[in-house]
Amino acid sequence: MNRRDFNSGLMAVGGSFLLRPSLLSAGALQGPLPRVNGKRLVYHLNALAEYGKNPQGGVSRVAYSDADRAAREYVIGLMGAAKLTVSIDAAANLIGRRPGIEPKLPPLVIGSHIDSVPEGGNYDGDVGSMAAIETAQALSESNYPLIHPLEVIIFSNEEGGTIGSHALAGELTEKQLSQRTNSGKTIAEGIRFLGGNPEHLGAVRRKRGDIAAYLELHIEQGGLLEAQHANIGVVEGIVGISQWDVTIEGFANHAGTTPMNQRKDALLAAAKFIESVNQVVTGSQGRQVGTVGKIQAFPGAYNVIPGKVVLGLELRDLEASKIQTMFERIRTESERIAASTGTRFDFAQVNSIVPALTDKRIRQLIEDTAKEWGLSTKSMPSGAGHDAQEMARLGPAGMIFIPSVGGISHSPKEYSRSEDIENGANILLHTLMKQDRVQ
Ligand code: HGY
Ligand code: MN
Ligand code: MN
Repeated sequence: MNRRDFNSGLMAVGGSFLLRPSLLSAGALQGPLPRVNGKRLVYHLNALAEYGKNPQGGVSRVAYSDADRAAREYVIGLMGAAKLTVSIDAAANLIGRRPGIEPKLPPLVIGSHIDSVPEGGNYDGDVGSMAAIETAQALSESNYPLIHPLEVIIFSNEEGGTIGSHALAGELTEKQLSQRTNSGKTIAEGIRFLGGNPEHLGAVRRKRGDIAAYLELHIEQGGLLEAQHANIGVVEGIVGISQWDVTIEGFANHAGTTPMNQRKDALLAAAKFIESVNQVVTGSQGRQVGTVGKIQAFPGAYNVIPGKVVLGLELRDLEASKIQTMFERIRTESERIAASTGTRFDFAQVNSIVPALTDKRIRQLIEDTAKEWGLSTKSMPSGAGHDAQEMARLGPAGMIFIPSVGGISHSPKEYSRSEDIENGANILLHTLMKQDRVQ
């Protein structure tokens, strides 16, 4: 791909976009166009995998853990090598900045996350984070000037509910800040542990228009691209996610002397509840999903009837209204179960992330760029949540997927091929360069 093709490609795309003609002819587009260094990108990805490494493979680099903090130090070094000026904002997001020709323009933002789920894989978030840094390094090594300033952001605690990006685009509540995380720290303690300042989150907040656009490369985390032999996923929209802690109160009693018809067994009620969640979610057409992903029974002894259960409920769909309808149906079912088991249900919402559509024009840029690189594409929704859905509240956003082998994610078996990673990073780089030249 040389500059002339890039120019004509841009002019072709530009038919529907306002372009900056002055810059098309200017020296800005002379010489070979930047490409990512695929070997260096994969090397950085493998080096990152050492932080929080598990003996069975994959990582447990949960947000706010020692492994997360150590990995961030490594990433700060990579950002420096990519000639980015690095800072940590009050929400503990890592921000690498590169100036643009027109410093007063809002920045183009690319990035992702490096925190993982417990016993997660080496690609979720990591591919997009390393590719974003590689994009900056490729631009720097080619002396390619972007018109807009560039920000590479490694968001903090994406897996805990896009916390770092939510602080940028929304509002972290006191309740959220006091939530305990998998690291054992509360979110506020964790933010401080990573160098942020939970008392000054107001300074992090941005409003719509404060960014020119946001682009994120991510593994698909599903099996559609592989099944359809597509190289690049062009994400249409990202699901909304709502999460609740559900507490079921029964009555703890002797497991040997309490007759079966006189029990208030919280774990039996929980079992009926989990079955009812599955029935409500699968009971209507569509791609909605519902999960009970964690459960604790108290006091937790063979010979005591569980008096209390706390479980985690999560519902997802591209439409927020559908999530609400499902939740109401589930709550009605819980009332029926409570009556039949002599228990009481309490629902405490812990997270609600709004669904987000990506920007149509950016989707076209991704499509066209992939075609220029001889790559096949597939338009698709994202069943996984991403920082992009928060950033879509600040400006036009786009997401690029690459295949997950076997559609596996949130698992040590998560894997994406080096060739797909390099392809995805080049599409990120060239879509960014095009987006930089549209108004
Ligand atoms: O849970 C998710 O969908 C994302 O991987 N954080
Ligand atoms: Mn992710
Ligand atoms: Mn994830």
